[in-house]
Amino acid sequence: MHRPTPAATVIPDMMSSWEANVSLGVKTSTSTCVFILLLLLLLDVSLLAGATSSPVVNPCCHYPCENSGMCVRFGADRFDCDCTRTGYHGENCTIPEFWTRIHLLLKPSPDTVHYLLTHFHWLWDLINNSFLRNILMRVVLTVRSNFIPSPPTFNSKYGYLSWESYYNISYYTRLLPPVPEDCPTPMGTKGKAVLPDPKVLVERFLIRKKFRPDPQGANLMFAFFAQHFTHQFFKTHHRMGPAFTRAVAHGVDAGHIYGDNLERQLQLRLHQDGKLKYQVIAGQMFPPTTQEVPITMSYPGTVPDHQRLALGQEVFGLLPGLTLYSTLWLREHNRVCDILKEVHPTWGDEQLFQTTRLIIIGETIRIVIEEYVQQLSGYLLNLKFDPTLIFNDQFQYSNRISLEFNHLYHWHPLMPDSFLVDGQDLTYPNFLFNTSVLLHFGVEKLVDAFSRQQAGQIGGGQNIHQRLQNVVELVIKESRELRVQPFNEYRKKFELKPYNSFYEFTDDKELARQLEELYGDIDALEFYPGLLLEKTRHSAIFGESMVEMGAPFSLKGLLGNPICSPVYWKPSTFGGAVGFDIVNSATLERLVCQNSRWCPYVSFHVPHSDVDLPPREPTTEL
Ligand code: ACD
Repeated sequence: MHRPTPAATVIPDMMSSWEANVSLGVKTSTSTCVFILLLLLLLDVSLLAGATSSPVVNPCCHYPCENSGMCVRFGADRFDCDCTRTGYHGENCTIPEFWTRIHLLLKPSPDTVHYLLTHFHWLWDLINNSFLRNILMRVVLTVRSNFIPSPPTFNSKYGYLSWESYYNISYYTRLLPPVPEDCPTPMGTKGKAVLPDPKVLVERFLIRKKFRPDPQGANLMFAFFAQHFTHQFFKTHHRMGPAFTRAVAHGVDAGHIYGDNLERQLQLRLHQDGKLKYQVIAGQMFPPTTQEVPITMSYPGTVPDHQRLALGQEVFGLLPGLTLYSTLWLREHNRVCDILKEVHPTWGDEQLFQTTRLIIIGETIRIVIEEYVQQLSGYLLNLKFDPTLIFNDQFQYSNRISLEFNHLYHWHPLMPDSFLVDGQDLTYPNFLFNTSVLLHFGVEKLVDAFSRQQAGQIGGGQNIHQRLQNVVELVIKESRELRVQPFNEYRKKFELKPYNSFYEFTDDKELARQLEELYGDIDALEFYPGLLLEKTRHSAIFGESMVEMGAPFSLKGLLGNPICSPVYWKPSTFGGAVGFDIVNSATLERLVCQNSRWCPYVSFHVPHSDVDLPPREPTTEL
């Protein structure tokens, strides 16, 4: 159960405590108010005069409504909590209804569930080979998705429901409304009047002293996949501001492969057999240059024309890991086009392109759930991509990307200190915007190298490479501009117990002390620093909050895709059994090995043994 918000503890002076009583006036009897008024009249005039000058605090700044109740301000100093369909009633939505009580009694804690899911190999061997796998997967999907309101609710301009907020898809949505503008402190009522300097926060607590590998064994193939995949739906519209996105599909649309608008897509397409444009170098297919495909890309002036690759996403020239994935998906798209054309000789370019795009989206979602989230979770339950599992459940096939999800996903600690490729140690200056790394080493050697190199642990603090300091500072600055609510409010929203102190939040006493000194109150700790600095779970990539908050956004986003709906999820959508089979059998290894000359070591996990696995024999000719 969450801590109730006692009115007396949040109201600073005499006059305000009267206001607080009035603010609860929706539930306070008239006679009580009259009594308090009379009492006030008897008070010393000077005290009253002093009190009159104290400003009225917007009662919603106290976040008084528990359990997802909606705070609505009435007049200057009153509020009401709308508890409709929260499962709670009473003052501030704190009294559980009958079925909520039962649910709370039976519900295991997230830590217990996580422990069960990551221990007892023998049990999971049995479950994974039985009908129980489907049942548990369905529970994971529905329980997680139910945290995400659908249709979406607020955005950065509207902290209440509005048609504009629903309809204007240029905004990121948000799970919790912004901190009201007129609150006494930046985080509501708790904490100091001024938040800590972002630079101090980042330098002191987030920048890496010594590289700490992810204890779950994620590698750079995982890290670059994360970056490549998420930049199709995290595309902040910097000209319009941090509240806006240019990725208006709000989900997995493969816009990072095909562009986020029709004009870009048409430039990238070959307009023959559904394919994308490409260039051939040493017999291998690579993305074309911007000379051949004149689209906007972000390259510094130093990059020569023949190395300026034209990609779906403007910023993917930044890292060879991103151009590697762009190349793999380009090859996969054109490979699938050939297969579809073979079974549909009558289809024109458009139908081949469109159907292939749906197949690519399906392949992506399968790889994400069954390999990427699997790796991230560390679960022994084999996760399964099977949209039919939830066909009998209430589920909205739509999604809106929230800015909290965007902030949460700044996983820069994954990046290493340098990049080891084919015996060479490439530093950041050698690696950034250097597309020749891909052209020189080729797909196979890069996959092999990235699959063997460890990524950093995301949680626990002090693991971000110094080169990335500015990006992380920007997240904190943007979250302030967007008035993102405190970390503890998000803990409550995701049905987690809010932390009572910094010493409960982290086991590192010195960190706790310094955070307390800077923030003044655990209830004022910010969302993103909270996620990155929370104590990690034992031998895990991050802490409880990242999993419990990240999983709902992710699974709702993945299963909310139209291809997962009963209307779309059938062979004909994907060009018949052949296409459906490609979606249903997609793996990271197939993506690589069906599009390369020989099959390297490919995984989201570093090799289990210390002995490096030798590359396998060449399998597929491109
Ligand atoms: C579960 C599954 C395990 C979840 C483990 C960690 C979740 C943490 C962060 C998000 C993870 C992955 C993101 C993947 C896909 C994003 C898709 C977004 C589509 C719009 O316990 O439930």
